[in-house]
Amino acid sequence: MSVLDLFSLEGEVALVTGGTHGLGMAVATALAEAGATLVINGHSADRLEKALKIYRDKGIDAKGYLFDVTDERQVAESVARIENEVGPVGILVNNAGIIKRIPALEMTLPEWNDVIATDLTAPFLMSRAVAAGMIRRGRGKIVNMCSMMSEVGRNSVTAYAAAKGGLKMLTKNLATEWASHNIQVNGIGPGYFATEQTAPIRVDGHPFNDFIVGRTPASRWGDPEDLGGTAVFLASRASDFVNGHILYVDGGILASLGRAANEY
Ligand code: GCO
Repeated sequence: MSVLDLFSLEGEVALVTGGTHGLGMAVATALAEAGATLVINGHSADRLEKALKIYRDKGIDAKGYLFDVTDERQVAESVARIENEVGPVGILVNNAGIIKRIPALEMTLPEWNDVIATDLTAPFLMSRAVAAGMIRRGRGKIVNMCSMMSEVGRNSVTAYAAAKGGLKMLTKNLATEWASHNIQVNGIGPGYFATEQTAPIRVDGHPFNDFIVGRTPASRWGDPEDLGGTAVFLASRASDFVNGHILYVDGGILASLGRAANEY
């Protein structure tokens, strides 16, 4: 067997939550291109249908399931339905997430709860739902979409950072509990990527846009396709001895203090 065969996902069912757009779609596309049978979840029928057409136009026969990843009963019933209709889920990517850019003093409790429910509780519910089968089969891959905010904070994203920081530790703890069942639980930590979610802070001339490009050693926003290889690695046999690792794909921003205005 060539080392490249380790990266093949042929024969695996990959379930990507929130795979209807953005980084989730980029990750889901890469997993499908590596051979996985792709299942995506959405919470909007319209968005799910539009996404499935995009996948079809790419030659990917993705299956779509509509359910709320924050609802324990819907998660349990939908994962059971997916495993019955498509096949055992060998790869779960907990990608679905929201962000609310509101200063902590102005954020309401319902707004806080929404972010924690989607970005932290849902990955817990989804991981438990697929883990039973993975344990029975003696193998599985769970990849959590963490964030730079799993490591650092910034103004106005307190709930999101708290959730993504928690998701980092959820990743490490589930990795600890399930590694003996040959289930690898890891995370991807995207830096700043050009997506719908960052569009408001990415416009030319926006102070944050200039700040990020200046702070990122690679001097650019990430392209969603920059995540594909990392996702395939963490979803494949190539990472069978990688547990509880958050792999940052961030153009070097977390590694660097940033550059002075004039290099010296
Ligand atoms: C923000 C951004 C970030 C990025 C990403 C960084 O408002 O700071 O949306 O949260 O999207 O999460 O890893």
